[in-house]
Amino acid sequence: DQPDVAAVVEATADDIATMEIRGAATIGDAAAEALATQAERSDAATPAAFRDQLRAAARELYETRPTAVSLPNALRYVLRGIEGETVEELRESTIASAEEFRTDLEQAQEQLGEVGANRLRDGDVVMTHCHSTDALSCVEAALDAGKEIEAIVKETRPRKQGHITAEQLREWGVPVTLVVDNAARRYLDDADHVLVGADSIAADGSVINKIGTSGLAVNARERGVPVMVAAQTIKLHPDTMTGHTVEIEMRDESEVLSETEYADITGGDRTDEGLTVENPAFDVTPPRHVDAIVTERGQFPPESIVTLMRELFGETTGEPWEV
Ligand code: RUB
Repeated sequence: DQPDVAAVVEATADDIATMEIRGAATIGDAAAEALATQAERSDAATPAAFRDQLRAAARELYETRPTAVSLPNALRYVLRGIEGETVEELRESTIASAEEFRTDLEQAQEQLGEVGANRLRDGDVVMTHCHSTDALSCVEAALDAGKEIEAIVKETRPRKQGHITAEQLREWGVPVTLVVDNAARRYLDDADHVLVGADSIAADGSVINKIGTSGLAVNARERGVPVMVAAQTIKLHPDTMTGHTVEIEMRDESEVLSETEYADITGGDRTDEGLTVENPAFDVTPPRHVDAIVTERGQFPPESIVTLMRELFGETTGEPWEV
C-alpha cells in the first residue's frame, strides 16, 4: 500500500522544515521529487483539479524555509514544464519536468566542480564552513584530477553541519582538521582558500549562506586568503533584480540553548525573561569580500553575476505557483 499523496508531500515539507533534508541543492531536489510524486499519485478527475493540487503542493513545500532560492527556483522550473490537455498528459509532463530538473541539477554540480577544481592546486588547504554539496563537488573534482587537498573544517554552530563535511572528506581520504568556529581566524594562516556554498546569490553579488560566512570572509580578506563560493545557477535569486531582499531564516532558540544545557552550564533554571536568544540561520557576505562565484557556467567575479542572472531568469516575478 502506498501512503496517500498528501502525506508524502507533507512528509517532504516536514523533513525540509526540520532539516532532515537540508542544504540548498538537496532541498531543491527533494521538492522536485515531491512534485513528481504528487503528479504520479494524483486522483484528480479534471485537468483543473490536477493543477490545483499541484499548486497546493508547491505552496506547502515553499513555505518550509525562506532563504534558499533553490526551492522556489525548483518549483518554478517543474511547474513551467507542465503541458497537456488531459490529466494523463499533465501527469506525464510533470514527472518528465521534475526528472529533467533533477538531472540538470546533478550535471550542474558536476560541471561546477570541474570549474572550481581548476582554482585548487596540488597540496592546497581549503577552509570550509557548514556543509555544501556544491563546495564539496570542487574538492571531489580536484581529487579526481590527482591533486592532494587538505581541509580545515569549521564546526558550524549551532547545528554542526561541519561534521557532515568532515565525514565526507574523510571518506575521500582528505586529511581533515576540525576546529570550532571561534578558531577560524587563527587557522586561516594555514589555508589557501576559503571554500563555501550559497543558499542564494543576490543581483549585486552578495552571497547568502550559513551564519558565520560573512565573518569568515572578512577575516579571510584581511589575511589575504581568497574566498571562493561554489554555487550552481539555481542559487541565483531572481527577485533581487527588482530590489527585493533575501529573507534570512530565524530558527528556534532551542538549537542554541536547550533548557538542560542551560542547567548543566549554569547550575540554575532558565527563568530570566530578560535573556533573549537569537538564532539567525544565514548571513549576507558583501561582494567585496568574495573573490569568485563558481557556477556550472564558469567562474564570475560577484559584481558581474547579474548578467548571468538576467540571461537565465529574465524578469521572473511572482510566486512559484503563479506560472
Ligand atoms: C546549508 C548551507 C549550505 C548551502 C549550500 O544550510 O548554508 O552552505 O545550502 O549547500 P542548512 P549546497 O544546513 O541550514 O540548510 O551546496 O549543498 O546547495
